[in-house]
Amino acid sequence: MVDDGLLVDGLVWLPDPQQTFVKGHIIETISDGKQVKVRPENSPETPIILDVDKIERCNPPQFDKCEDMASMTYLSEPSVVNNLMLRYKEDSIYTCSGLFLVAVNPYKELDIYDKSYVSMYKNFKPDKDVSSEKDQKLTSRKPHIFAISEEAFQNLITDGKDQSILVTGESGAGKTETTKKVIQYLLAVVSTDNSNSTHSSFESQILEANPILESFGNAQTVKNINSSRFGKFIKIHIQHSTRRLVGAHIDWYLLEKSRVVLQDKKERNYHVFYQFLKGASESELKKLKLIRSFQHYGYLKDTNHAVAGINDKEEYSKLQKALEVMKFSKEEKGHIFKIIAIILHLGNLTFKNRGKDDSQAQFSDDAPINTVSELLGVSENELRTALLTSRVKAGRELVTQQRTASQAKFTVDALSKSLYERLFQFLANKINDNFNSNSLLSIEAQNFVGILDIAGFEIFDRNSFEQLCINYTNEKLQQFFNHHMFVLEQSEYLREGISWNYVDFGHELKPTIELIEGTSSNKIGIFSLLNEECVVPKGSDASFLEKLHRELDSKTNQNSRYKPSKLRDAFVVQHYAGTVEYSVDGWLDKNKDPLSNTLVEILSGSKDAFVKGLFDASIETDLTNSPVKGGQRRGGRFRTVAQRHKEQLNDLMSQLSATHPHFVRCILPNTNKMPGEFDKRLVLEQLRCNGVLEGIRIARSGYPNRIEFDQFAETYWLLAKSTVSSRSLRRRSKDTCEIILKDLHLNPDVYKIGTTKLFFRNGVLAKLEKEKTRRLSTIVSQLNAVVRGAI
Ligand code: AD9
Ligand code: MG
Repeated sequence: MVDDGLLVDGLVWLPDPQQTFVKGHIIETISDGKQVKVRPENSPETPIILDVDKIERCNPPQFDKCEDMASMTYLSEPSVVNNLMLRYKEDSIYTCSGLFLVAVNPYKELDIYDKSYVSMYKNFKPDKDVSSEKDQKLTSRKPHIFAISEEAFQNLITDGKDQSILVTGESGAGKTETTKKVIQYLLAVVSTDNSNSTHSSFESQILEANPILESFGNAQTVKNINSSRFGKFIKIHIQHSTRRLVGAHIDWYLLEKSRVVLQDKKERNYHVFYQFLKGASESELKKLKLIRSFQHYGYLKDTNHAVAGINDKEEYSKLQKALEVMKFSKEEKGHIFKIIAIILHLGNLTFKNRGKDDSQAQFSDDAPINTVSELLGVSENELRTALLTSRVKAGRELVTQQRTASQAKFTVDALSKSLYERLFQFLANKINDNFNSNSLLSIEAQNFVGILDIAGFEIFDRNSFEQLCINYTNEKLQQFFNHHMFVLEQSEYLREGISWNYVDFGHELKPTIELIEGTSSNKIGIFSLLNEECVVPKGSDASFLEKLHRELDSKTNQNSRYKPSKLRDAFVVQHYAGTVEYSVDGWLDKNKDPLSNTLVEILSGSKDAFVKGLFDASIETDLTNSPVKGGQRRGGRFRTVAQRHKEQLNDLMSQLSATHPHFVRCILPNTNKMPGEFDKRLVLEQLRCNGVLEGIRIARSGYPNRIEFDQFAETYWLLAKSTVSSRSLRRRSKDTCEIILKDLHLNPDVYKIGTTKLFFRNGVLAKLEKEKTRRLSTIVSQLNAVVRGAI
């Protein structure tokens, strides 16, 4: 019956070295159907022979520029990329792919986010059965970030369940812009009471939190002039009955603190340094002993000072306004910029080696240490000693050891990074405190929409500890997605009474996750081995790597996702998105808090209450944003970056698990930041990494095409043998469907009959469609013959 073979003259996608893939026409099938001869559309005069598994069928033209790619007959990589490209070329940047909303960065301002768009999506119900003209207009609404936001909002109101919107993608793909659009939408649709000034000031505070976080947490990078160097989860709390905004909270993750002291070529330090030096008044600068010159500061002088598209002076005014709206007092603002000044001065501390073996650090210049200790409110002598010497354990005794110049520089940089991270934490805490003081979270029946803006999977030429942390995060998020899909599918099959064991693809990710965080029974994983190496005497990056190989190598152990690398200082992890080689250089330092206890003691005894507050263990808050006893040095034992990240991530995952999730995947269309330019290979790589193709694969493993009995009978009655009259076929839906299916002699594995609908494997409906077209044309020609005969 329905043709399953490759049709001669059928249109297919072929791989192409230049264009990634091109269309071609099949001329003939050869080698017993294992190969095909194809005429590529870009060079029709030179047909080529390809193995059948190298080609993919093209979708029928009615699927061109389709809004939901899950509905396509053939869900192949080329068809997905091609569809996104065709839509992108006409500024349709949003496309659905099953559970995902795919958003391709337009790199230009589109006129699709104003009030008229908000009202277009407000109260939109995607599955509504519509009849009135007004409602028909509603259904014509295209995929949009506002549609997802509205869905989350509606679900919150109707189901009384927390919602989450997970936005991921490469650097520059548009995550942060997307997050802002979600917040803009939610603030526009929650009920506003203009007479209530607290309420409207709360809205402006939520909006103004962003410029603050971006000044301190964003920087210009090669990929994005406003790259977020931290992840965040923003929760907007809404009361069901009144639809009012009742609270907000921001959690943050993995701030890239190394940028404070070191930046790659053509990149910058955090925006705030440039904004402050350009925007502050002469007297402010003078008070902090600063001068208006980037060249003068060690942490800025090698960076890109002026960046096209960034106006630091203007941004400084915006930052000031935001701090005001956020109710930072004049004193607090003074403290914040004082810390920025201290860090700039710390960057100017330089050392030279002197003394025995020319290996004892001395300050090259005394002026900056003078300024630093004055601004920090600590004794210059004590600070000098703490920077130039270290105290190490020798047996039971603590002995003082001279540092070398490079060790002293390392200590200073560690201090700068720590100050910066603590300042960032202070800012986030203050923002949250402000939200709390405005919030009505105590009222009943409220839930949140949480928006997660976090970097996607990263595979660079050289990957380090930061990449492992972010890839581990993405591995967990992908597992969460797969499991969510499993739960949804399984419940649909159960509801429809279909016995079929749906596979939980979340399990596929388990070995890699366990490789990193350890299993529940055996705690050994990359993180635990790293933590161990940070506390053992004489632990080093090399001894860490040795331990990894010994404990995790697949030859001696069971975890197949780990391999030693051919490179001397690296290991390889098999992630769901690809194989990544991690170089262990500097991991112990990155994982430890390298700030010495002596320095922490000095700073927590500072005369400056703000500095003291940043380091005082009694009020120190954990970097998970929630106060913990003893802070980072709980019980005298510091918690490593890996430990903290694992805990934070587990906390995030348990929050997400209790929500109804929505998934947005942002896509970078090209690396030139150019509107209209669509690099197919670049997009394809992202789709492979970000789970969109994985989602399609999972969908294909089940019965992705579903059709209700009535609709099936109505559409395909023609395919039944003529033993049953068309009239009765149309009346009796389930029975009718069974008759049609029987007559089609379909393999029973390609469909399932539920209680209200039929479930089909991918591609089956397309074949039925083809068969229907064939039968119709036969009928038409028979009718024509009859008519001609009659004439
Ligand atoms: V990073 O991982 O923080 O480096 P993001 O957050 O994914 O990255 P971002 O949202 O900052 O990227 O977007 C990068 C730039 O793309 C923005 O500065 C805009 O110029 C541009 N962009 C992104 N999305 C849109 C949009 N919807 N409309 C217009 C956009 N421009
Ligand atoms: Mg961002």
